[in-house]
Amino acid sequence: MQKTPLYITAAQGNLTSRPPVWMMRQAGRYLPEYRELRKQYNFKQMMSTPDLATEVTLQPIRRFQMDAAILFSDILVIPESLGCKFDFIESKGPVFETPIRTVKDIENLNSDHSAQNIDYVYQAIRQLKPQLNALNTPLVGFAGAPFTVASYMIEGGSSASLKQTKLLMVQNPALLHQLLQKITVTTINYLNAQIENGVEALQLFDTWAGLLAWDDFKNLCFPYIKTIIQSLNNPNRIPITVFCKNTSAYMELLAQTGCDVISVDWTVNLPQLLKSNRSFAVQGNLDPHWLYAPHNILKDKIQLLLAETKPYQGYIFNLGHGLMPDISPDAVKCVVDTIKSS
Ligand code: 1CP
Repeated sequence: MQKTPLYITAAQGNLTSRPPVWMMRQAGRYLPEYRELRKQYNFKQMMSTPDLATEVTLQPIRRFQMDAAILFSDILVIPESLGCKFDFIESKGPVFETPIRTVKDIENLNSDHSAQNIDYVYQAIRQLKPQLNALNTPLVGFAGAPFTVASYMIEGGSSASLKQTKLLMVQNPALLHQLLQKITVTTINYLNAQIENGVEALQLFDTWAGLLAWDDFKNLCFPYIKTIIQSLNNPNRIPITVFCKNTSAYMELLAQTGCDVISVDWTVNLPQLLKSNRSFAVQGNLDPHWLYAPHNILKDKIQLLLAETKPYQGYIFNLGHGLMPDISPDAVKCVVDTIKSS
């Protein structure tokens, strides 16, 4: 029998001899082998073709041997499965054909069987399993949390201020809740299918929740995340992580969602949090800009972090947010190797 992977041991809140290490956005544009494939296929083709999604998920594992693999996909598969068409425009990001703003727009979204439309993701999971099992590396599945997903649908793409989403929040909150409810139903079915097909952990990304006031977070994010976690059919109790930006503000609420791990951004005092009496494991939280530092400085930074976070109890090394596309793969290697040789 294989040993329990370090990532799982830490996610369950237990002591590990060193922190397991993986990085958000570890599969993607900073890797030359990813960019090489991208010359032949656009992002949506890569995401929706199981062979390509499998290959890209494995690329960082082959190169750096991280302690967990994250499925190569995107949080925007949910809007698409609900019938909201979008495209990724180079240098602009996702652009939706028709933003969701009215009762009619929301009524037109069909959440009943939408998770069945995402079969290519389930197939990629089935293809990845034997390859990752051979390496004893767990596969992390994921979805966007309802508020962040809704914000892309309402804004029609990326937005720095979430103006349209906040307008809906103050002018027609019932409509916003109706949208969040539909996304929640689909997300539960989607994550249940990921579990059935073999993921060993799940992460919910509520990236843009960090732009909300505390009580708006309590009202628009907290109940939907909690409902998702509590509604999952999770017989083996695979660990569930929740990530959002501006984590310090909402920590208390995140802890009450029933998640196993909170993925914290760089605003959190990590050593202090790890020493506190907590009911959850912690993942995070290096500011990815440190990966632009000269490697001797980066190495010192990681060694200091390792000294400050000892003993490693329920702690998974990660970044405070995703790797940027212009970060050097050598910097990623420096981080992984420093942690693995500690
Ligand atoms: O090749 C390309 O041009 C595509 C770039 C890219 C990649 C590599 C996008 C478009 N998505 C992804 C993969 C992705 N996205 C993964 C799997 C790979 C990994 O993490 O290693 C995951 C987990 C996501 C999740 C995701 N997509 C989030 C939540 C996490 C986060 O980074 O905050 C969000 C907000 C998105 C939306 C998205 N996808 C892609 C773009 C350009 C955007 C918009 C980002 C923005 O609004 O700023």
